[in-house]
Amino acid sequence: MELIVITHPEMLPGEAGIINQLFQSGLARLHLRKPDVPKEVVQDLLENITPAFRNRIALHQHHELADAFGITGLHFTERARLDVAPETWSALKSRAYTLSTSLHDPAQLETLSHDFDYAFLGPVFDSISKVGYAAKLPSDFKLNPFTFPNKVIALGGMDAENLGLASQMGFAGAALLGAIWQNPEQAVTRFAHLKSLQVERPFVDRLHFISNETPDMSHIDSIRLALEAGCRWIQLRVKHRPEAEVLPIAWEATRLCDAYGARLIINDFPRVALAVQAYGLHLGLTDMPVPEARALVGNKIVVGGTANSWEDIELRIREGADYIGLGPFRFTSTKENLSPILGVEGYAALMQKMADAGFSKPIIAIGGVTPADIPIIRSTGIYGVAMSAALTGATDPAETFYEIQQALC
Ligand code: TZP
Ligand code: MG
Repeated sequence: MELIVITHPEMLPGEAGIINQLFQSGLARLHLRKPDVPKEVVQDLLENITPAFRNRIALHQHHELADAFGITGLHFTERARLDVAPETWSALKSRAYTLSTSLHDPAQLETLSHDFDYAFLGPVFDSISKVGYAAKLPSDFKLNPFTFPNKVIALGGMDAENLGLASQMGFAGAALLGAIWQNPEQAVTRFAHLKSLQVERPFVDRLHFISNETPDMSHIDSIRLALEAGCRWIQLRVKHRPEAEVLPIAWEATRLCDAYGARLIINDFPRVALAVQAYGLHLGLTDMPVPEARALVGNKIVVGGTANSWEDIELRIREGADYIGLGPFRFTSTKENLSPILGVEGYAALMQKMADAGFSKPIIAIGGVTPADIPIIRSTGIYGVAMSAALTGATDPAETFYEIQQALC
């Protein structure tokens, strides 16, 4: 589904900054709709939007500003469309404008000019932002693709839980307003989350093994132990060694993981992950930011990020991380410079905030986790666990792996 954001009808503090961040997060189309805002104020807003992004805007009002700002999208409300002579549309199309309009009855699609590149149809669901703007379409509604050949975009009450249904109804996209602007401080995170729901989610295992070295066990020894025990998600986490030394260890880990059909995740070193074509890359809070790493490793490699607080979780969602390692659960000597301990209470509070915000990223608990902790950790809504010492220090790692598997299903 294509996601279109419609602005809040009133001016918001710091709005140009938020809009620029939405574009940076991949927003392809913004409808600037401010019915009662004077032209000078809209002009001022446009001046503060990064010039490179302005061609992603469609103007609802003050169309006369379009050319000066390199804006090619013109939107016509239902009333404006009916007030304009029909030959206007082809004249505007011939001047390379992208045209859109709003409809409230699917029957109107039959007579709508094909010069409109797309049309908003709604309210499809009960509006989030407009009180009394209730769903007009039945829940089993299906668009007839033969009535209008161009894109029809669902409008009204669009949010995470009904994007799939709108897609099944035949809509090409969704226009978001309340879902984004209900809480303007969350606008960018909300958008990034909704966008992440549109792409197929990569597989993330519920058990992550974290490699470690001790005086009597090398990283490769620890990985071999975890693979023999049954682990199939292996994170190579080498500390205090330069990239050049990590690379040969990563090759050895790749060979071993391949032999067991396991997925290898490289911690800290994007170039190493790229060189060995690892399944994933895991980044800590002081490592390369996820978007920079993503640009380096491409879209095929899963990128996970560490978080210790709600702010970190929001950052990871905004950045588009595929999963989040949240910790530490309790004290562990496996990691130096440990962040504040979260405990079950910390996890429960953060997972509640995730649910309240409608976020659904896989969250992996890490730090001192033992098999006995899994039921209570999972009861908070956490997706999976990462472990190191509980496996490398186990008397019978295969038995411990079995115990973990039992607790995870
Ligand atoms: N991040 C937080 S704790 C930790 C990392 C990488 C180490 C996890 O190892 P263990 O032995 O399961 O505590
Ligand atoms: Mg790191």
